[in-house]
Amino acid sequence: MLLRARQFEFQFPRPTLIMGIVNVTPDSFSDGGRFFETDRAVAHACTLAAQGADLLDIGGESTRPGAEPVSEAEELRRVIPVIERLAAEMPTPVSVDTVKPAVARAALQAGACLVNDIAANRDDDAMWRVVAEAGAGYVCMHMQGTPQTMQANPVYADVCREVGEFFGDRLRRLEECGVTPEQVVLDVGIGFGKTLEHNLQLLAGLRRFTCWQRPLLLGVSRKSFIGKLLGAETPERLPASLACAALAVANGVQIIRTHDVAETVQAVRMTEAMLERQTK
Ligand code: 8Y4
Repeated sequence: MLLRARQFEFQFPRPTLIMGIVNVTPDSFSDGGRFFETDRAVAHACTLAAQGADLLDIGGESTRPGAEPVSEAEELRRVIPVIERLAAEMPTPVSVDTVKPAVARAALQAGACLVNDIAANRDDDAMWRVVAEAGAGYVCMHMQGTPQTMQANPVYADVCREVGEFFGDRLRRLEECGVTPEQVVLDVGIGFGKTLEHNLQLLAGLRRFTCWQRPLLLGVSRKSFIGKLLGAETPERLPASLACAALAVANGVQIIRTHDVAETVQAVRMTEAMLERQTK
């Protein structure tokens, strides 16, 4: 299995890829200005790369439930300078976390190789044409609803079946737009229009999504379903996040998106060492 993302090619099986999260959102405590914000994000990205991140995911819009949308101009101002510097200064592949085709296009021009689209449930194909034209990688994430409404009352007859059908439909529609399956990564979208029970069923059922013969990405890092199950506040969710990452790797996930790169690298390398020695 191959993943193509512009100049990068990842051949699987291979050690799990760790995607480090870099948020470029204004700090409410110190209004240090644009240069300060860019510097801070670049410095954080360098730290994550030094900890072993294989990919850096740069995002300028908060996707927490109910968060305020950010304008296209503001999102461009936040992420493009960071991506330009990272692409020029570091060998680590950069992805852009955006739902806006114009931001994706500018990010790819600035040196990003992959688009992380949490709104792959979109009904227009502008984003997919941008991805096709650049030969970029594309993370196709499942979400029910929009970030503003998704957690109101998510309903599924069978969440694993419906997410699987979504993947099949999107792989077909992406190919119609010129995005080959080799460019696509699939993601069940933990926390995006899902109850605690839905999230747990998806995590327990990850193996089922390997049938699409595409790399699977998982993002669980510090998410609120962990708080709901265990009563842990955001800073105390690392052990549960690592447990999810280890089980995901054992069930065929190839990319883990995380805030905590050093810890996730350790958990995942240990899991892989055990899996290599497992007899059926
Ligand atoms: C603390 C901090 C608690 C952040 C929760 C969060 C995914 C994603 C996000 C994911 C892909 C988040 C952009 C949500 N989650 N992209 N993005 N997959 N592909 N919340 O699961 O991290 S943002």
